[in-house]
Amino acid sequence: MTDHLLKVTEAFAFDGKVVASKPFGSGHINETLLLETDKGSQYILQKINTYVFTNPQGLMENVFNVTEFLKKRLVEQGGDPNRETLTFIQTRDGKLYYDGEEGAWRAYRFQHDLMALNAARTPHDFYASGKAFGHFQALLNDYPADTLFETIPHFHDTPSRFKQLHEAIEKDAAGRAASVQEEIEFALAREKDAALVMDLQAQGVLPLRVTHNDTKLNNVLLDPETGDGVCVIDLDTIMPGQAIFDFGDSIRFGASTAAEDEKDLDKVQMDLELFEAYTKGFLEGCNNVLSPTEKDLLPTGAWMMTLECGIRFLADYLNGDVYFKTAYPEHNLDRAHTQFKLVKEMEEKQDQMQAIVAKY
Ligand code: ADP
Ligand code: GN1
Ligand code: MG
Repeated sequence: MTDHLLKVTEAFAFDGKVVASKPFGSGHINETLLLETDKGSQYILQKINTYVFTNPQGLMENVFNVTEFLKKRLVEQGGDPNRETLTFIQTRDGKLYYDGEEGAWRAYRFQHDLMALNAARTPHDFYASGKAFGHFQALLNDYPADTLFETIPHFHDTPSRFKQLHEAIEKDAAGRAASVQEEIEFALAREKDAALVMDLQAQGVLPLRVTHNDTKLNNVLLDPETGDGVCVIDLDTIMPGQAIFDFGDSIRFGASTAAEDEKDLDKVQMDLELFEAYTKGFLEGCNNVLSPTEKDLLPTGAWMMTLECGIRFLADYLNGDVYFKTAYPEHNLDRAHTQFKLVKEMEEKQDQMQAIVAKY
């Protein structure tokens, strides 16, 4: 372990001295390490990406307040708060995170008996994740939304994401725009339709709720034995938002038959069996908090989140890969390609998706 990392670990109130550390998980934003102490305790230590999250104090207050709220609700419902939510480890001087010249770091108890998946092994895994995210939505239904700090303003404001794409095209910071004309055209052809949800929100037809906003399959921990969805993690983007986007972002990632960065687009499809499994789980978990209009718009939410994510990958490619972690130069472009392929698939399968939602 470097001196730098040692100094960070010593700031936290861990049980024992940290003797091992290794990179963990496959998130695109933060740097995640798994730590082990000489007393056999394990922790997750994360360097908060302050390019993405410019106010770590506001972010950590959100996460702390939300997890405290969830713990209370879970106790009331007879759940296990230590298993079903994240548990923070504060610093030795009682702060929510460490802030020093090494950056902003925070720590959680490692949930060693649970696992995160990058792809559902069976439809049941995906059903279980849907149920967990739906339950999360229901648990936060009466959370005081106005007390939440907005960690990334306009996060799922799709028209504003289009604006960012236009800016990226204009700037062409990495000199890549000429090579992605086809991808740009694909996105811009859909710009008008992408305003629908924000318009309905402005008209008061779609309510703002407290939402997770980053409902990827690997942001819920499952029980490896039962396959149940147990603990929703990655709470950095909890903000007022659209429930249909929490549904949609899960479909975007988890109902695809291939990885988010698959190069062979023939392998990338939107699997209707997986779509159905998630829909069933999410609606069961939500326990009737959604309005009929929200339910009707679930397939639209999936389409829009996929398009938006594709645009964000494409814009980051144009900007020179400054936002998402990448492993090679074309990584963001490969990701944009899979998202756009899924968008086309969803356009073709719109009626079938609608029929599935109507069933539940
Ligand atoms: P990112 O914002 O980079 O996606 P996450 O908070 O999602 O960061 O963490 C990355 C990965 O680390 C997760 O997908 C999961 O595999 C693992 N992870 C994070 N927190 C825990 C935890 N408390 N217990 C077990 N695994 C965890
Ligand atoms: C990022 O942090 P992670 O890897 O769970 C991103 C999401 C994207 C996702 C695409 C804060 O999620 O919005 O949908 O990558 N998170 C942030 O895989 O921008
Ligand atoms: Mg994550």
